[in-house]
Amino acid sequence: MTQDIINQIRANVIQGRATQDSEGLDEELSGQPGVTEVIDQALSQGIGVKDIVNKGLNEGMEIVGQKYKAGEYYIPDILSSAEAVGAAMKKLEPHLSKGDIQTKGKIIIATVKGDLHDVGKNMVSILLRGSGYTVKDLGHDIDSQTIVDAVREEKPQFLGLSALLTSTMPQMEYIIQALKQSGLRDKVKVIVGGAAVSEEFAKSIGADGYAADGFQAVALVEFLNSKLVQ
Ligand code: B1M
Repeated sequence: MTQDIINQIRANVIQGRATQDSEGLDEELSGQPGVTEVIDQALSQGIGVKDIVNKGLNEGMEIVGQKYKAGEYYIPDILSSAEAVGAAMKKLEPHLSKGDIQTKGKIIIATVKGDLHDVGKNMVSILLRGSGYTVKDLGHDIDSQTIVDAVREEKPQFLGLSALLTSTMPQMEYIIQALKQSGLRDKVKVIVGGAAVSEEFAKSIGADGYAADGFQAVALVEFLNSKLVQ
């Protein structure tokens, strides 16, 4: 049963169906529950958020990426899938929030300049908020000066940077250099992620950590935070 529901979530992401009224690419799911309705079912059956996100949403987007690469999907198709994931995360957010606990720290997050991919960054933001952090999301295509200014003004403990394109990864290094030049580098822990990025790359640019997905990002921030408060 659990696997069946996860498969339905994945299928709806692949079809770009946020709700039962969404058409989707093929007619096979027409009129059937969309990703948000299937998530309601999943939650009512006690399926964990981590499985919904990793096995349903992320694996669905992975297949969307493969279809795009193979020339089966075009940009409007992947945008529909991205919107379905966004709607799914909105649905999950109340199930993550620990509204009654004090904030554990502040994080500024952004997708770097030249990069419009924000689905993963939004997911990371929502998971961090749900873990008790205050997240200021600057958005996507954000230049280094805007990020440095935000770090100066907001004084966050963490800065999260996301990049999905090999052509935009170098922006992360520019931002770290700009923080150094502004005397802010030792005031903020920088964590990086996104499909283009790796642990090795993170080390090479002097970031404080790399996370492969949203849950790892939360674990990394928790780990770094535990060192800060010691
Ligand atoms: Co684009 N795109 N895209 N695209 N797109 C990729 C990334 C690509 C791999 C597709 C492919 O060729 N197979 C390829 C990049 C190749 C490369 O550089 N290596 C690519 C390309 C080439 C392009 C364009 C250049 C296409 C074109 O116009 N010719 C163009 C560039 C636009 C730009 O940014 N300037 C482009 C455009 C787009 C859309 C706008 C249509 C759309 C983005 C919509 C949006 O985000 N609002 C889009 C999409 C959706 C994708 C794919 C299909 C899916 C990305 C996604 O949403 N994944 C993608 C293929 C793929 O990645 N398989 C692709 C789901 C998301 C949950 O995962 O973002 O990886 P992800 O985030 C994960 C982790 O990476 C991690 O946690 C998240 C949750 O698990 N993570 C972090 C992310 N950020 C983190 C930060 C952290 C920690 C972890 O700490 C701060």
